[in-house]
Amino acid sequence: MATKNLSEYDLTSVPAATGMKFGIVVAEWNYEITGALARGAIDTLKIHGAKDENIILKHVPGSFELTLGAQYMAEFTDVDAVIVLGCVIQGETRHFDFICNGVTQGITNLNMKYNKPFIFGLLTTGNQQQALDRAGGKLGNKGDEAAITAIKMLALKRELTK
Ligand code: DLZ
Repeated sequence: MATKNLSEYDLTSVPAATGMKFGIVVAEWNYEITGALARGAIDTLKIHGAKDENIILKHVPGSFELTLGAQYMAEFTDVDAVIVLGCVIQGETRHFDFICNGVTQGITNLNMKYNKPFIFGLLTTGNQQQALDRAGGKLGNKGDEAAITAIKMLALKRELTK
């Protein structure tokens, strides 16, 4: 079980997000959680210098749709990186496994296909409390972490391609 606060990071170690464009795709399932993840991600991008006009936020019905939503972002907008945010809570059936595996594989494939960062912000928890703990609760906000990861990956790309 995770014990550290996911949002505790050294602010000075994060590159500036100036000039970077981000797409954020958010699943509507478990919106109490995913909406909080999205707020965390947006606030964090802005803290590090991203402009409102350089953040495109779109919603999809459920986590299974995150992959195609992310592909639409890459295909039809000029974003540099895409963050997907969802929350799958384990139930009594194997639906959980199918969704998690589908999204994991889908997002991995998009990273390779577009040569852009697609950041995996999918909470996969055993119950709602574990999700709340990671969406602005006692373990921080996984949306913040996804935003930092996007900035760092774009900074790495800039560094290697300049
Ligand atoms: C159907 C379903 C179930 C049972 N559970 C979740 C969940 O915990 N989190 C989530 O984001 N989505 C869930 N969904 C919806 C699927 O992701 C998807 O939207 C539908 O299967 C339609 O493709």
